Amino acid sequence: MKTMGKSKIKSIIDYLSEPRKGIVVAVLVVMAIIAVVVVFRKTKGKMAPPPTLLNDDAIENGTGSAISPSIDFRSLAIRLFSACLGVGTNEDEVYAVMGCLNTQADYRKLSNVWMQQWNQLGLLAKTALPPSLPELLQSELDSRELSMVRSILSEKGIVPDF
Ligand SMILES: [Ca+2]
Repeated sequence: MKTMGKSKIKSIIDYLSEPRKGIVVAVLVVMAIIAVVVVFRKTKGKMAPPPTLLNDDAIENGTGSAISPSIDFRSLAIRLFSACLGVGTNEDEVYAVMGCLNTQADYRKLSNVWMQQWNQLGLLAKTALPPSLPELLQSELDSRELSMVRSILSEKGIVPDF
């Protein structure tokens, strides 16, 4: 039994040492890892409550503050997207985007626009980034960076929901 195990291992090693077969196995392993990550992200996303889209009136009534007419929320959402997509995060860009907000309604509006933009993403980008703004910040920033964002918002009287 023991020798059978050993020869099995040897035959696997022989198999893998053939260069082309080694590459095929490596590609299959990478694909399997990607599949596991995608499934994990999907399950994680399903457990979170579905994000609610609100119209501007509902946001202003709900927060008791006004949405700044000067802010281009779509471009802020796109800047967040570029700052967060892929390995690592451009924290300074995240701080800069959050620093553009003036009111609680602005923060709620940006969450809203982030969700709308996220809905238009392709499947791969959807699995890479969460649909809600607080989840995005929590997944991209460490605790020190999150406190930084909280203090940027707090200076404007915005109460963060993360
Ligand atoms: Ca990232």
